[in-house]
Amino acid sequence: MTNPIDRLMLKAIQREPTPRRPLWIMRQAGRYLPEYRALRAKHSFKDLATSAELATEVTLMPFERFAFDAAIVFADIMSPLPALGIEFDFAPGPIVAQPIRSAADVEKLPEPDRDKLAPEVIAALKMSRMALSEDTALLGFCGAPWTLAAYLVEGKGVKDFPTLRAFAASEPDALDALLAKLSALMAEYLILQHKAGADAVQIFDSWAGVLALPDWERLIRPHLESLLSTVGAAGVPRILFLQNAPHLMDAYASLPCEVLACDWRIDIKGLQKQYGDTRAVQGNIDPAVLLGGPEATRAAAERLLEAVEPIGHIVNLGHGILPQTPLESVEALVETVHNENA
Ligand code: 1CP
Repeated sequence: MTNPIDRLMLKAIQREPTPRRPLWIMRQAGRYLPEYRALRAKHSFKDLATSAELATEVTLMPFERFAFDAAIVFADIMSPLPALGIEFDFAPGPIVAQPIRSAADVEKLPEPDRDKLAPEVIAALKMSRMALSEDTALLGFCGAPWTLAAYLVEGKGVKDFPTLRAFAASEPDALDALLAKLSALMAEYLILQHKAGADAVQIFDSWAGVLALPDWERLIRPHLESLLSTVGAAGVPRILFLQNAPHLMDAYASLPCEVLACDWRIDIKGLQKQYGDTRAVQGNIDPAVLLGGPEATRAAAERLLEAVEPIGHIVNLGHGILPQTPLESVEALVETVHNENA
C-alpha cells in the first residue's frame, strides 16, 4: 500500500522531488467526457451534485480514461450555501433566488446550520477515497469568499459583476459582514472535507480580478487571509487559485498557502522564479489550446515543462477544461507529462 505521503501530488505540494510532475485538470469530471454528457441527459446538474452516489460516480469518471494524479470531488462552489439558508438553481451557472443587496439582507442571514453544510459532498469524498487508487490524491474545494459574494450579490454570473462592485462601493460594512460570514463557514467546510479524506483543498477565486488592488487590499484581503490561516492551522494543504487577475498576482503570493495556482495569462516561469522557494505553482496551459488539437497541446505542454522547474510544479490548465475539448488533446497532454523523464 502506498503511504499517502508518497502521492505525487502531495510531494509536489510540499516541493519535494518526484519521479515526474503530477497532473490534474480543473473540471476534469465534466462536459468534455461523452459519459458525463450521457449521464447529464438523464439528470440535472443539481441532481448529480446533490446525490453523494452520483457525485462519486462523476468524480471517478475521468479515471476510466486518464491517469490523472488527483481527483477533485464533483460539487459546486454553491454546494455549502444551504447552510446559510440560501436558495439557488443552475442554468447552467448558479442563479440565486434572493440576491443579497443591502445591510438588512446580510443581517437576515441565519446562523449557519451545520447539518446543511453539504453533507453530500462530505459523503462523496469518503466514497471517492475508498474507490480511488492509493497513489491518487483527492482534492476538496470551496469558492473564495469574494467569488461566492459575487454570485450572492449579483444573483448570477455576469461580466465584470457591476452590481457587486456597486455594493462594495455603497455598502462596504455590509460586504465586510458578508465576507466574514463566508470566510468562517468556508474554513469549517474545508476542514470537514479534509477530515473526510481530502488530501488538500483548492480555494477558487475565479472573480478575484474585478477590483483594483487598493480596494482588494482594503475589502477582501483580511477575509481571504483569515480563511487560509484557519485552514492552515488545521494542517490542511492549501491551493489558492485566482483567475483573470494578473494585477493581483503578487498580493496573492503574499497570502498563506502551499500552492499558487494561476491562469494562462500569468508567466508561471517568472512566478516560480520569484516565489518558488516558499510556494509550489500549479498551471497553466490555456484551455483553448486543447481545442487546437493534440499537436498544439503537445507543443504547449512541452514548452511548459521546459520553462518551469519540475520540483514544486503541478501541471494543470489555466482554467476549467472547455466542453468542446477533443479527448485526443487530453490524451496528448497526459502522454507528454508522463513521458517527460522516460
Ligand atoms: O453540467 C452542467 O451543465 C453544469 C456545469 C457545472 C459543472 C460541471 C457547474 C455549474 N458546476 C460544475 C462543477 C464544478 N464547479 C466543479 C467540479 C469539479 C471539477 O471537475 O473541477 C468545480 C470545482 C466547480 C467550481 C465552480 N463553480 C467555480 C470555480 C471554478 C471556475 O470554473 O472558475 C465557479 C465560478 C462556479 C460557478 C459555476 N457553476 C456552474 C457553472 C457553469 C459556473 C460558472 C459560470 C457562471 O457563473 O455562469
